[in-house]
Amino acid sequence: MSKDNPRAIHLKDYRVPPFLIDRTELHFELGEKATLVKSRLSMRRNPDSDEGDAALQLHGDTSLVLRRLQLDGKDLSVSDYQRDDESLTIAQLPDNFVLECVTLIKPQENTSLEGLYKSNGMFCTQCEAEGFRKITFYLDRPDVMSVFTTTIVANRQDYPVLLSNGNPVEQGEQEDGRHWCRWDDPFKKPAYLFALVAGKLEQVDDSFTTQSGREVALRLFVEPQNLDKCDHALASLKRSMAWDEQVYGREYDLDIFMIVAVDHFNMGAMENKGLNIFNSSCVLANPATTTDAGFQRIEGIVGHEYFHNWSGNRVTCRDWFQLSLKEGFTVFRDAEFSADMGSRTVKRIEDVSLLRTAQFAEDAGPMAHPVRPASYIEISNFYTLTVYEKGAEVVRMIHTLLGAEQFRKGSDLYFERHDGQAVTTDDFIQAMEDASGIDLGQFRRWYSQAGTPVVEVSDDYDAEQRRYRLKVRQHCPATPESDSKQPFHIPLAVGLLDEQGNDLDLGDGQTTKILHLTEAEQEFVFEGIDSQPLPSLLRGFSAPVKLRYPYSAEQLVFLMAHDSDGFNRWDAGQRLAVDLMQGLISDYQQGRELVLDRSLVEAYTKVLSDRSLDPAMVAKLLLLPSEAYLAELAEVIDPEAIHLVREFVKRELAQALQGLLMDAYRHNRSEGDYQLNADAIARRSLQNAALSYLMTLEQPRILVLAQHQFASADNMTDQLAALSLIAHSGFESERQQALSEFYQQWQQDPLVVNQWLSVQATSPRDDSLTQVKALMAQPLFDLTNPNRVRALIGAFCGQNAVQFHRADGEGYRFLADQVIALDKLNPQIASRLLTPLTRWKRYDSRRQALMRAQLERIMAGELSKDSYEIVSKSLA
Ligand code: B3K
Ligand code: ZN
Repeated sequence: MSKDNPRAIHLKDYRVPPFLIDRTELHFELGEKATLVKSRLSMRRNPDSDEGDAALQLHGDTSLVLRRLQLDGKDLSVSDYQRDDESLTIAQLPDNFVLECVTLIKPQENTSLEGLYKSNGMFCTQCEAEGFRKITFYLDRPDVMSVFTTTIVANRQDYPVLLSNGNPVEQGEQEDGRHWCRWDDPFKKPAYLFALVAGKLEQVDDSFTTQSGREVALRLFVEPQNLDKCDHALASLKRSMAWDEQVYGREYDLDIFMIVAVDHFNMGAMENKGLNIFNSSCVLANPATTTDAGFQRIEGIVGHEYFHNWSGNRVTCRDWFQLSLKEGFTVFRDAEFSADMGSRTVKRIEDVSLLRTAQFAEDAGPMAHPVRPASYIEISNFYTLTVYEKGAEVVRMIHTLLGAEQFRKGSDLYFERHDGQAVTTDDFIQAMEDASGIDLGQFRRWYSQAGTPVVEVSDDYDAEQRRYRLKVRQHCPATPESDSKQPFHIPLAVGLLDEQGNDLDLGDGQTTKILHLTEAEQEFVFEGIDSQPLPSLLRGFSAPVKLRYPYSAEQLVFLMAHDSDGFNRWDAGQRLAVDLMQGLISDYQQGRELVLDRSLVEAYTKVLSDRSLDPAMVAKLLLLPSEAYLAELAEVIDPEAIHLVREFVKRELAQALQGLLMDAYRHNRSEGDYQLNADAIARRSLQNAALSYLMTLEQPRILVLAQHQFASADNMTDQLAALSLIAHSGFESERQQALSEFYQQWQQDPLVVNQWLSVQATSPRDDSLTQVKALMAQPLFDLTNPNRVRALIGAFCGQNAVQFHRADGEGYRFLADQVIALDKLNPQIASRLLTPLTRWKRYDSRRQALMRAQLERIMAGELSKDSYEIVSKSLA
């Protein structure tokens, strides 16, 4: 970084805004060469500010060309204000005034995809967190909430659809071929929720009648070729609206709710008031092009953005340190929604898997931060798994501590007390405490302390006294912001199993009890226990901690077969596999022959033979711990050993269980027409899990099965599963053929092409980096399209550990090259891509040196704030 190093912003420096904006009137003239933005801001000094006659400091990016500035109708000249790289300052202002401003911007040149930009010829915006300052000068902070009116003027032919937040109130034609539309949003909002869209879009209409009987128009806007991919999102939206009424009593508030799909988008979607903008990959779906996982993901994201209308928009964040106030709560809400729509246990398994691999790794790395960070350099870097997923776990723990009924009282109080306000995570907890009368004082530490607590449990049983004791210790490793941690308030859900595998009654017919861990060491006593029980600990993953208990292999096999808690049944299987694989990894490293212990074969035999189990659960139980999870658990990560051992175990299991796997494949193979329901999805997941095992045998007859599935599939789940197995296999000509047929079939569909790129990027074959580079050289690749970048570069560096971590360091050099190029175009995407390099301290000294050298090479150039923060913290 050659310029002055960027400054960190600290939560402790928060001050209320010295000025407020009551009304914001915006006027956009969208043009091909430039766009003119006129704003009229009705402002006043904030009576709650103690900054007296402070100057007004508006945020504004260097890309804004200031054309005119007027105060109460009078022009201001350059001597009346000061401008620097980030702001425009005006001193000596009256208490009430109107500020009018004309700026010129060039959305067509904006590759950062923040502010106003163009995607496939359409204008669209992304303002969270600080993108509005790339549109015009403004108080671009979430605690400044204003009522917005927006007028959009554009050429009618190229931009027939003109959208903004709220309700459309007026429209008209001009003689020059342009037309205009005015939108009025009656709800006060911060600038980050502002949105504008203009383009040649088609729409699909639907409607929803709220619980109070109001009819809301629902509209999904897409490019014409995507009209056949709208049904699922609209159906998901209606389910979300009904669910939020039933579960939280929250009704939608405007007369219209719109969603727009765009191809160029930095993340999944954005909850702009009344006008959600979605990455096309998170909203468009049909069975031929979208996998089951894709359908479920879309339902979850549509729900997430819709739920933000209350948890985020009506009640928003005071400052960006409070991001988890809306994100943690909304992820919890969308997870519960998905659990209610499908299988609760499967959803929980998926969420915990993500948390335990990626979030735990974040907590153990240089970017570790509390759910409510205390400082940041670039807020875009804090849209993290910690703020989102761990934040959701923290809300889930509040739900566990209060119970569903008190939690609902708490959320009602929160929404009622803070409607129309910008508040803090502490306000949220306060409402929960006030409504329930439960003390969450110590619990608040989950918001301020980073790191993953470790909970160690030991037990003893006294047959004479019929007494069972659990001894529990907690500690939390140091993280960059603090070495010493205070004990957390951890709800530990526990059950006890008798010798037959039945739950013991732990009092009042309860079979799961919540133990409150509040101290570094504690003991819990269970009286009247007739024989030595087996504990089922941390049921449902009741807290985001690492749980240690010395389970034997037999005990884990027993829990896998009997635990009444579905999550813990699955987790017992994971623990068993992890224990065995960790042993094999060290055997491999020491050159010992690999031999698979029979316990896993026995456990999997039971799972595959148990016809009473839901096939989705069987598929989950069969899935070996991922390479990423094994890496997270390792002292020193050895990507090669992890990969080879996992492949070895998979092959051994496939060998031993061939017959059962083949039965499972045949029995669950889709027959007849494609269906998208829980049962059919479950069957496909087991069918494809079985095929994935069988393919490790490298037998031509299994290849034929996969090829047949690939060629005959009427849905993307089956086709893509088969493609990826064939493409990652050693059958050279067949893999080439399948990849090329797939591309021929789907080259017109950018979302499917992304899947095709990812299959190649995640291939464990030695030529995968060469392939990735070759694909990047093809015209279909575009560095300015984040979906393409994620599908190819992101997938190779983030999901192909064995090839990314090649011993020659070429994977690291490749990533550094891409980050350096991308940082100039799109800093947010560049800094996200860096994640795998930031974990360098977890590897052997040779790899450490190679990774560090690439981080230093990146650091030597001129960098965005985004990448600077990640690289500098990684090297610290
Ligand atoms: N709130 C947006 C995320 C914005 C990210 C800005 N860098 C989507 C969501 O969480 O719902
Ligand atoms: Zn969100």
